[in-house]
Amino acid sequence: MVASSRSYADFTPEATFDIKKVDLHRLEEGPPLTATLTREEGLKYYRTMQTIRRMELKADQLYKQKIIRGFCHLYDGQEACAVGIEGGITLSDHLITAYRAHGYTLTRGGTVREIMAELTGRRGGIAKGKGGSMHMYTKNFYGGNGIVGAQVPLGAGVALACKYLGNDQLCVSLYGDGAANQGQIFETYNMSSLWKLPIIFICENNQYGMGTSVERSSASTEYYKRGDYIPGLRVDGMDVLCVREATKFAADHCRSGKGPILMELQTYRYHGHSMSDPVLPTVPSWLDVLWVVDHSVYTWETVECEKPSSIAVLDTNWCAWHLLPYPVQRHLYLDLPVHPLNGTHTQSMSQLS
Ligand SMILES: Cc1ncc(C[n+]2csc(CCOP(=O)(O)OP(=O)(O)O)c2C)c(N)n1
Ligand SMILES: [Mg+2]
Repeated sequence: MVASSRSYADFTPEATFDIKKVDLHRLEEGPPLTATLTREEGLKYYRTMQTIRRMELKADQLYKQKIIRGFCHLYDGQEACAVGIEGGITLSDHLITAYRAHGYTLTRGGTVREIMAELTGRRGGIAKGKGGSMHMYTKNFYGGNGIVGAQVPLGAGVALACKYLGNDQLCVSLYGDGAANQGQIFETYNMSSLWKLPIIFICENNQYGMGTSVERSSASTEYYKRGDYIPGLRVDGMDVLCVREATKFAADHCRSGKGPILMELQTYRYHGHSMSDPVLPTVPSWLDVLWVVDHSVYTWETVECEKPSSIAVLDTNWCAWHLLPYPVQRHLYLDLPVHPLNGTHTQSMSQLS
């Protein structure tokens, strides 16, 4: 390990970076071409991306050891999308995504311990060990949804609630390039536009739906234009600052009452579709979201010091979660709005001693 002899106080408190121009659809102006990053923001983004990366690599290992079972879709490679989006909105805004949900569970306030405990089916998991990889929720985060595309109209429902309550909040509704071809997405575009809902549609275009490339599945791969009458942005999803600035722009659009906006984030996943998919794509290191930050924002000393600390967070958490008990059969009938056998409200597992 390279130990730095310089303290953070030696570095400039903020820096301004040129960022890539965004492609626009039905917009006269787009996000700025520069972004200012404070030292605190930079470290926060970098730590969060590192933690997601380490968490996913640990999940990969535990899956192969059969400690995690069932479905498991990893998010490594796409970290700059989650972290950049969160940088452009606040935690009072709402967010819903598909099954590739571990990263967002962390950025929305879940802890590594709660996520890993959920993945391994433990009672201390964020869904009490009863949800698993695809079904994690936190405040203002509505999952974790296994049916491709189904979260998009649900997100419009959340945005409708925001508008109805007049609370100046918005909803980010995420989906993949594969989901982008589904009919319900277009129905949602229509209704959201008619009702001018405060919703940011975000297509995380990671170039594949399962193992099928976008060119083979989509008649138009310009996902940012597919809302037709909805303004759109095509953004470099591998650059956390591009994503943050575009999200701020989109959020301002929604909050000013102009209705929905669509963002396509061009990104790449480093694992196959799920852990049961043996294909491991190879990625040139210069495409790596962490590499981009490493090389443009920090000195090697800072970067090298951060890596072991994110590994340490996981290892410390491992001790805490892998001894937690599993739920037992009677716990299946807790935390339900209605008991399936007698129709009564059920107790919550957190009420149990
Ligand atoms: C309605 C429905 N159809 C099919 C599936 C099976 N399925 C799960 S993921 C997936 C591909 C989705 O790809 P994409 O939207 O690009 O998301 P990514 O996995 O790349 O993040 C399919 C077809 C499903 N879960 N739900
Ligand atoms: Mg995809």
